[in-house]
Amino acid sequence: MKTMKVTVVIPAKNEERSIGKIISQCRKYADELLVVDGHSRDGTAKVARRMGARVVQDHGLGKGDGIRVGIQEARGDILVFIDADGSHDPNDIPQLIKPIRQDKADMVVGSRGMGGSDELHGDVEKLLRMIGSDIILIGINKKFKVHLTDSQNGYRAIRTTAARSLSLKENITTIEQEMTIKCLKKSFRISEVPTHEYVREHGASIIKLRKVWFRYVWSFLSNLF
Ligand SMILES: Nc1nc2c(ncn2[C@@H]2O[C@H](COP(=O)(O)OP(=O)(O)OP(=O)(O)O)[C@@H](O)[C@H]2O)c(=O)[nH]1
Ligand SMILES: [Mg+2]
Repeated sequence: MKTMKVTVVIPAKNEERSIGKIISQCRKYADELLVVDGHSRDGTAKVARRMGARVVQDHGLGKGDGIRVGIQEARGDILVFIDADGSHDPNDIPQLIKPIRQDKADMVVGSRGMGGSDELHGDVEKLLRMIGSDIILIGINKKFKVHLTDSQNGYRAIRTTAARSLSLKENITTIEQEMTIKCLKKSFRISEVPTHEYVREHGASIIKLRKVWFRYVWSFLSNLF
């Protein structure tokens, strides 16, 4: 069987301080390094090009838009999505792609339920985020009779053909739960491996729960039913 080529897709918006390190750590696992730049106002694209990544621009709609652009632009057979802010450990890439290479899965999600997270515990906003994502997870598990432990993590690998068949629509980080639900609807095989989520290396979080919770509930309900 022909070996499957791996494209590591890195969505990045204003991540000039961490993108170089991520690219160099991902290099040994990637046949192609693709940075999807969300119209950064800093030197993200410049640093990424200098480090040898191919850089494409999204349409300025959000991370989900960036992921869709990555899915279309990638040349590999397997896509690995990894954040540019240092939240994910690139050394987990081999275990994310292994079940796809072995034809045991079509998508493999890095599970914070199994691997832990520094972003889901410690203050009220994190508690609400965790409760919300667990309610969505339980809904998905009940509806599709599965036992997933993370439906939201952006750190994941998927067969390129599977990703392109999903017609993903979400413009923000709701794209991850949409991808999970649509994979289950199409009976794609989902595996999970434990990955730890770290606090972003630089800068403050710009995700504001009060601005996005409604979109999470809406995209959950409309995709599920
Ligand atoms: N292409 C693209 N990437 C984006 C966009 N918004 C965020 N990203 C990137 O997507 C990844 C995840 O975004 P984050 O802002 O870290 O989201 P988060 O992990 O939920 O929140 P914090 O880490 O707490 O800020 C990072 O690599 C961002 O740089 C965007 O509009 N377009
Ligand atoms: Mg982050």
